[in-house]
Amino acid sequence: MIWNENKECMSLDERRVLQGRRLHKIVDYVYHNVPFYRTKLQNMDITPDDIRTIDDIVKLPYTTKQDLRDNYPLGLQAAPQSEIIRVHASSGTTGNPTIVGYTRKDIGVWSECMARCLTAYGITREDIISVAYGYGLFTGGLGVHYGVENLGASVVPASTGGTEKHIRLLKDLGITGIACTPSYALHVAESLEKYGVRKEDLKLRVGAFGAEPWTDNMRHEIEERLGIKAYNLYGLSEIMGPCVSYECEEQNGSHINEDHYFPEIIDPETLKPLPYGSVGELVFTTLTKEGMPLLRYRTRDLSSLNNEPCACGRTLLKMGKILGRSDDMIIVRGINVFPSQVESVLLSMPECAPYYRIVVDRVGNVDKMIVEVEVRQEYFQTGFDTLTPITTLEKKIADALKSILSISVKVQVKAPGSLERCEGKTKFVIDNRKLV
Ligand code: DLL
Repeated sequence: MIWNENKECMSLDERRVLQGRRLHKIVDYVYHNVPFYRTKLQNMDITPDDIRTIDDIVKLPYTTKQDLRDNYPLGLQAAPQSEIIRVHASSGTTGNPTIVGYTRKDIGVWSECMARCLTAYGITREDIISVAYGYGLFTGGLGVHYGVENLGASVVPASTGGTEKHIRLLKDLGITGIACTPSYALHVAESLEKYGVRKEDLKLRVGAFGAEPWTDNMRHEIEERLGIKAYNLYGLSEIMGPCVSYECEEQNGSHINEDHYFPEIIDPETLKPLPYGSVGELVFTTLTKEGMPLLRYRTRDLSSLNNEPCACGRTLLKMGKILGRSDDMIIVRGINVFPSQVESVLLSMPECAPYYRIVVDRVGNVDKMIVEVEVRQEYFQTGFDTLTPITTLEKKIADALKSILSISVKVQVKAPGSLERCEGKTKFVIDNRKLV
């Protein structure tokens, strides 16, 4: 089934014309409403009239996460505050989140694109969908929620936390679809037995999984253990949230809603656009967004684009799995974590030496993050007695990290000199999860 055949199956020529028209309009819009872009374009001697077709996109400047940080909180917002009806935020490297404001039209486009995703997964008005992404500033919960409502299926806003309660809802309400991170889906699968539920007791048949990288092995395991079809859902807050791309029944790449989010692949070193099929950094331009439109936003996600026809009938380009990131961000239980955030917390504590490492593992399909940090010599000798045991310091650091990262982290304080020193680049992050 296809939600919007007109847009999802448009002829390529027609779509390019539509994209070109929209690109001109959005460049004109940011030129007149976002001083940051006006200055950038003026410095490059570009006016909106220079942008006529979608091929002209290569003339435009890139936008980076750093630009968003430098213009915190609302510097890149194009619409007046009175037009903004929703605000979300995603984590940043410095503790400043990225704030994204949406107009009523943006929320409408988001729900439309999300309904396209859900329909491609085979979801209809007859389905009951549990949304177990976090609700709140994270775009996962509310983003999928509005899509389910737009489609006309029933939404159960389960949110995160409380697996026992969730499994009970799945069973008692006869829930047919689940939207959550793939690792949480596996955790649910593993927990069924603990709560005395068999997969045959559930009516689950489909899942919409994303917000973190996952592999085909994970897909097979989720499908097998929950008895469902598991589909990929990709997106990022800066561009919109979940809905940027989605798998169809072919399950071999994710169709990009490119009438709204124009994709490019570039070499992250030379910044030159790469041809279809090459692996590089994904870049998106929002073609219709009013709240915070972005030109050529560098996602840091590594993937590839595929323009071969798809058997499902959609003509939208497909992107491959996310193969990694060109920066050092790690995603732990769906939450974006930058090592620099951890570092700034550690270095703000007089007891901690600047030697640390972050170890990430997947235990029982749940991500675990351990921060190991050396204590300074002077504290090691005098600072710890029966009144201030190491566990007190570990708890203090863990609390500080939780308030910055929004996830619980285990902290291990180490003796001075006990962490390995490297001659070359120090590897601060050891990711033991097998993701590829
Ligand atoms: O994670 C939006 C989302 C919510 C997508 C729910 C899908 C489902 P952010 O918190 O801004 O937004 O994180 C965006 O997460 O740049 C990728 O690195 C990663 N990511 C998102 N979806 C996938 C996926 C949401 N399907 C960052 N596969 C992105 C791999 C993903 N990585």
